[in-house]
Amino acid sequence: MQHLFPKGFWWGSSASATQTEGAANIEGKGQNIWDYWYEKEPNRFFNRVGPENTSQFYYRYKEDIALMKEIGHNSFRLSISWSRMFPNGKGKVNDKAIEFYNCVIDELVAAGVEPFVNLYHFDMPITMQNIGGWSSREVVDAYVEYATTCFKLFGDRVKKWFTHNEPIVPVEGGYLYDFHYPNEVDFGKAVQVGYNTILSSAKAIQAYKELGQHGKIGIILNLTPSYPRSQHPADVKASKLADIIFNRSFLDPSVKGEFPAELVSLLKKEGYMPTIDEGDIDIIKANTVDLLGVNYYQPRRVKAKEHLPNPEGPFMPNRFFDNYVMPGRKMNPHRGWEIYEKGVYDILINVKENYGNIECFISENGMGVEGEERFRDKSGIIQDDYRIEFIEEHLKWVHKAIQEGANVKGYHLWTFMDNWSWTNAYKNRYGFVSVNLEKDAERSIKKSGQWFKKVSENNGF
Ligand code: BGP
Repeated sequence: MQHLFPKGFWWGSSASATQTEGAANIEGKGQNIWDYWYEKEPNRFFNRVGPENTSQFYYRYKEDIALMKEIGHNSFRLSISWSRMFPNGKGKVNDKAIEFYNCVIDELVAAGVEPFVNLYHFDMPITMQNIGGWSSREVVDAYVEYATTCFKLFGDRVKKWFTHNEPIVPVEGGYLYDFHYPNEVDFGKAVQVGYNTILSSAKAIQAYKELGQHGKIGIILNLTPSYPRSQHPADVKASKLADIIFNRSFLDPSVKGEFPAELVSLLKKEGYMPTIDEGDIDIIKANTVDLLGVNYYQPRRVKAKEHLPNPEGPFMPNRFFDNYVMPGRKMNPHRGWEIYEKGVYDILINVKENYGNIECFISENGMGVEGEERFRDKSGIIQDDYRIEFIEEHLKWVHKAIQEGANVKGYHLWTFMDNWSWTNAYKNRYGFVSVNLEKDAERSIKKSGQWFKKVSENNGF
């Protein structure tokens, strides 16, 4: 075995509530921004497919958890739907939601698959969005109440919690680049939303610690290494700014309890400091994460700006850099994302060297491919050799980082079974298990799932 991983390595996958559960408008669940946006503008979603049914995990979780076990999972990350737990975002809790998550957690534990539970995966209850979403302090308080309720209800069995998944994505999607509801373009609001999200994470961590449940609590960040086009000082400066804005903005406060000084001075200089209440900074400082989830799909390549930005245009982060399209880059043409396997190693070494070698794991990595049905062979198995190669090449770099001392505890693929990917709906498939939408969402294990079983059993490859 060339790549043996540390004993007890977490082999599994990750998923989210809105993308898998279905039963979106029934069983006591309230609407979230996805249900609402789809109702309003279905044309924004690939083939006009919305989140009502997705992959029906709500009804089929037993079958799905059995499949997880079958392909060698010892852990699985799901998210709890805030609007299923609290149809109005706060107030009365939905008993059917409690029952559902209790059953899922029990089923996972019985199958020997440790549940990793994330509290927020892009899915703001619409009632909370209507009062400002993450830009509102009232929503931060409601989130902490929701998180505390979950700790109390499920914390006896769940020992790995996460406050947020990729918190910068709702900032980008909802307040800068128009790919999440509320589709605003407002840098000042984006900064406030980002800041309040960090505060909500620290407050949830504080609440968790006060309960004394002896588990771990962390955050999941999409850390996208920023590579400059060249070593020209202007390119290097551009890449540093991109790193500060997109990575360190969340990584530093989450792990170190403080914001990067360069980010603070940039926001001050440009006149975009968020409103900070008395005591906030102390809360953020005192409540850092125990565990860091790293999502990695693609690198960010940048260069110095070619042209001055439109002085009348909205203020955007790319005022400080341009994206750089590197000739000869390896692409996943379906998703339009570059594949650069060494990126995962660079992230892990950075975390080791500059973030106290905090305990971490790969919480998402994966390859979305369109039209996978064409790879189904006569026996009915999707021959996704490209996915096996993708995972293997990334795992080699994860392994190398571990050899060099990085504190990496596991690898979760995005995702367990094909699911609904936001505005891309079911365009690209990511799963170890295929979901055949033509055949009542029939599940079948892909070649990569069978391969993963062996990797997990052998603890390497
Ligand atoms: C991550 C999200 C996931 C998932 C994945 C794939 O950013 O955490 O929810 O969707 O990306 O991306 P996409 O669905 O856009 O193809």
